[in-house]
Amino acid sequence: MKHVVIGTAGHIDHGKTSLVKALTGTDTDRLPEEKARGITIDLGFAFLEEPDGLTVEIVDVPGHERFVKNMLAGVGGIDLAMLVIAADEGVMPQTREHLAICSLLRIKAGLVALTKTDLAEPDWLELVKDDVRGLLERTFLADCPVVPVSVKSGEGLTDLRRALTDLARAAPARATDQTARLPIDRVFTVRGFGTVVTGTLAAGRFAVEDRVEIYPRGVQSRVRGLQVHGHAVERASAGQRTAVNLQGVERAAIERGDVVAPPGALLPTTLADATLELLDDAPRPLKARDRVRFHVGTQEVMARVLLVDRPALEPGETSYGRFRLEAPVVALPGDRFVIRSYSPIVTIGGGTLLGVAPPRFKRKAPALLAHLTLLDQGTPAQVLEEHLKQAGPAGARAADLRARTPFGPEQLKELLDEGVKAGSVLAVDREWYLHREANDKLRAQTIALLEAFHADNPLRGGISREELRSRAGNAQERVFSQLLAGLEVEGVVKSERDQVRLSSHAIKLSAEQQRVVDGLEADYRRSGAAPPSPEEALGRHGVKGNERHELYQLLVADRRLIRVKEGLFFHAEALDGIQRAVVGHLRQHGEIGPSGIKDLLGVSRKYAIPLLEYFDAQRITVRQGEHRVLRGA
Ligand SMILES: Nc1nc2c(ncn2[C@@H]2O[C@H](COP(=O)(O)OP(=O)(O)O)[C@@H](O)[C@H]2O)c(=O)[nH]1
Ligand SMILES: [Mg+2]
Repeated sequence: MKHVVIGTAGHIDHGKTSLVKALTGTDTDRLPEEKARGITIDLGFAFLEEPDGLTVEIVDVPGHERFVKNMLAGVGGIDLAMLVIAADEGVMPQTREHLAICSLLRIKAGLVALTKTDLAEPDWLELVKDDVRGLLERTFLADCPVVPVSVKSGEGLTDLRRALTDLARAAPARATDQTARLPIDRVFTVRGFGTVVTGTLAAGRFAVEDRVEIYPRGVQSRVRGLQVHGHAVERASAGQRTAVNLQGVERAAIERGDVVAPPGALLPTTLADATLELLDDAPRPLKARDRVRFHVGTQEVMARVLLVDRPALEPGETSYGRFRLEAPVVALPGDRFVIRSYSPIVTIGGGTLLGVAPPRFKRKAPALLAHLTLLDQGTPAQVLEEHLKQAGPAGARAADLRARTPFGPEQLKELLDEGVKAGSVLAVDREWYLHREANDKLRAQTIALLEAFHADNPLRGGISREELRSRAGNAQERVFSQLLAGLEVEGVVKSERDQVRLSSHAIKLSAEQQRVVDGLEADYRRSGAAPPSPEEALGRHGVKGNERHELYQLLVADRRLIRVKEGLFFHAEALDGIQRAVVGHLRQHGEIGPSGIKDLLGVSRKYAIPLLEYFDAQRITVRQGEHRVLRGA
């Protein structure tokens, strides 16, 4: 079933609210202040039901220039516009402004209700019609029906209703493959239910029990109930005016402008890139750093505009802009927005969002212009590639890409799969993607780092994996693991324990170095449980140095010498023998003390104590008072 929303538009007192009431029976001016003053201040809602089941929602907006802000919150979600023009007054300022707003928001179709015909002479009516046709020229309403109507006499109401439902039937259905989003236009509490928000479901579906997040606040909640046309429903879908009862959320924690969507689906941002067009009748050029009111969805946020390629945008011109927002906005690339000047408060332009939470560029840098041009004019595949390129060696989560691109989840998945097939995109895993160029760069950098390390440390077997990762620009963990695994499969690198080396790397010792290494090893093997200090051992072979000496370290890295404590190393085989003796003793006697081990191994305390502590640390023994017992015995 298709859901269509019609929004009213037009100057104050031209008869919008009266028409909605005549068509639907609903008086949308529900606030006491609205009743008292006889004007619409905030949005009103009504619906038309056709016998064949077609339901058309109507959002009635205020016409007063002071409430254009509320009007904007209402028309964000509409499919069709009903521009209401009073036949006696004709085209007025908010007639033009509302038409401009609907055009900027890319409303696809609509009609004009030329109302209050009972107040206009036939000749005058013809003049006003000509005027209206002139106004509509080159707008989305250029060829739309202009329906004369009067609420007083009832003239034209049947025609108007038919024209509206014809348009509704012809309106294209909304895409379902989009992240579910409900920009909130009202928040209130219902006794016994708690907080309820309403809005036009911009895309996707919500069902009762769905987990949701309220952006940009990061409030987590659950859909406790849903209503459409005042009836409880199990699910609501794109295009429906929807009331959502949110579980466990304070009324005060939410306001108009916030967005309900699945958790983690959207990226609130205070920086947004966009195409930017200034209306032909904007009162003056838009200069860089001008402060404007930025309207997207049901939100209004103050912003400063940064122009990318010129000092000022003249009326009628289109370019690119970067908005620095004074509060976070929540929107997706592809969304249309409207800007109004700070003072006087008039609509001056708008555009299409290209990027949220965009990469930093130097302002006005040609790179930023190239980036925005690509996002604006590139194919979907190019747009995706650009986002991945900007993500660099860290790559990007699929969820992050969903929040940064105009594609629905399914199209995004297809584009990623195609990219992987074409080789431009690398799937790190099912949720993480990387641009091929970023991967190649990281790969080259990693190999160069290994080469440099081997050149600087010819006697070291390899570099620690963590050290290498941190030198490689602190590479993203998943990306780096995948890269090393790939290099290992290719045979380019070898990883042993936490050490990485190039496969081509081999330690080459001179005859003299080999003599020292062999001598050291023989000494340690021979000295068994009473090994020399590193200095002493090296000294015996005519080398000055301590355990950090590269030849000594060679034996340590090879695990031929085992460090028991600072400055105390045993030959691996000797240590094995000692361990066997200690374990054998413990099996037989149950426990061993410092003097016991001295006797067992025939060594002094200097060796006995560190050995016992070493076996504790190795989780072979455990201390019990002065003695050790086998762990787990
Ligand atoms: N004579 C006449 N008056 C109308 C007609 N439609 C509305 N009005 C009057 O115009 C005034 C403004 O109407 P309203 O619907 O509140 O205008 P809105 O501000 O555009 O919503 C009210 O006093 C209405 O009674 C009409 O068709 N004929
Ligand atoms: Mg009204």
